[in-house]
Amino acid sequence: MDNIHVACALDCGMTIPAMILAYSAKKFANSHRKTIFHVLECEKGAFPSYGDYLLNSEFFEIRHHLVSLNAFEDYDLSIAIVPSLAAFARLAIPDIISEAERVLYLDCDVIINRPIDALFDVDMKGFALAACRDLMYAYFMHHGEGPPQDAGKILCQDPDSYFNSGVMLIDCQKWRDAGYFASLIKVLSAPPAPLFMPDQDALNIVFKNEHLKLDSKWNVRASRYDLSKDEELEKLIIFCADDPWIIHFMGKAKPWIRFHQPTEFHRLYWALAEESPFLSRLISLYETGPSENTAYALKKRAISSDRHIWEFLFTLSRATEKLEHVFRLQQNLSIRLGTLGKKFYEKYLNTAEITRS
Ligand SMILES: [Mn+2]
Repeated sequence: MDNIHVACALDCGMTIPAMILAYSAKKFANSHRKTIFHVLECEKGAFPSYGDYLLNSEFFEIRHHLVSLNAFEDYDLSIAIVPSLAAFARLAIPDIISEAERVLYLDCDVIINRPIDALFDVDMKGFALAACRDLMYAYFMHHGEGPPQDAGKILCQDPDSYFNSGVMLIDCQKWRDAGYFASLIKVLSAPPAPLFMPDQDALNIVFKNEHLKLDSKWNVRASRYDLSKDEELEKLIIFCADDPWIIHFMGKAKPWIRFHQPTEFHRLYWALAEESPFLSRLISLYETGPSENTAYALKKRAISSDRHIWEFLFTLSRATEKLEHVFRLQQNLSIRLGTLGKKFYEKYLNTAEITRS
């Protein structure tokens, strides 16, 4: 049987969550079929080798790829909730992991909750990409809520086709043959509207009618909202949450960030961590990350008083490291806003104070 190829991409801010993800992949791995877990390190040492020593076995192998994202630094990323350029590494997977025919890409904020053979072997029906509908997004777009985004309006004339890019099955050969990387770069360089979630929006523009929809249980959002306006969607979301195959701690629901609102899956995450070799590291990540009080103090001192930026910042992996990191990140973010993003941001979120540093 062919090897199973899984990949995640990270910088040093996501080391521990990536290791817990890798542990979940190993826990549910098929012992008769080798799983190769590719770590796309966008910063040297993002996945330290102690992870390999603790996880590698006869049927499970961590494989490292050092990825340079310089190519993305020059793009005008509009207002992005892109916490780290590592988000873009997924676009280049078929070029980075040239040895694999198929790769299952996973965000670092997910955990696997059942064997993934069935997902990995899915009939992709000739498509280069398979992904799950973004149910939350569909709800927002149907009911006129959620982030105000031009891109959303353009993309979501059919909200049900919009997919989440946190779990993606990729046919590498097809992706390369069709030149999808170039198409994605083209969209990012000259987006039809400011992109709010640039990697995911660009993917949705390029693959709008050219992807396979996966069973929604393969990418279940951990946090829940009041969905009472849409009974059908609510039913589907409850059905998926009842038996999630992959759990995605999207947005403000990271179990390693102390003051994030806990979800019904936080206990499962910590129980998984407890059986892994990484519990003590997760605890120290949790303890050294910002508490509600420090977050509040920082927020008051911040250049930008905008709530959204801060919500995003603390959602980010890096906010769980030293607090100075948060400031550095905020500086990076304002550099990356660019003119287009600045306009977008001012228009919609009413912040005139974001400056280029
Ligand atoms: Mn995610």
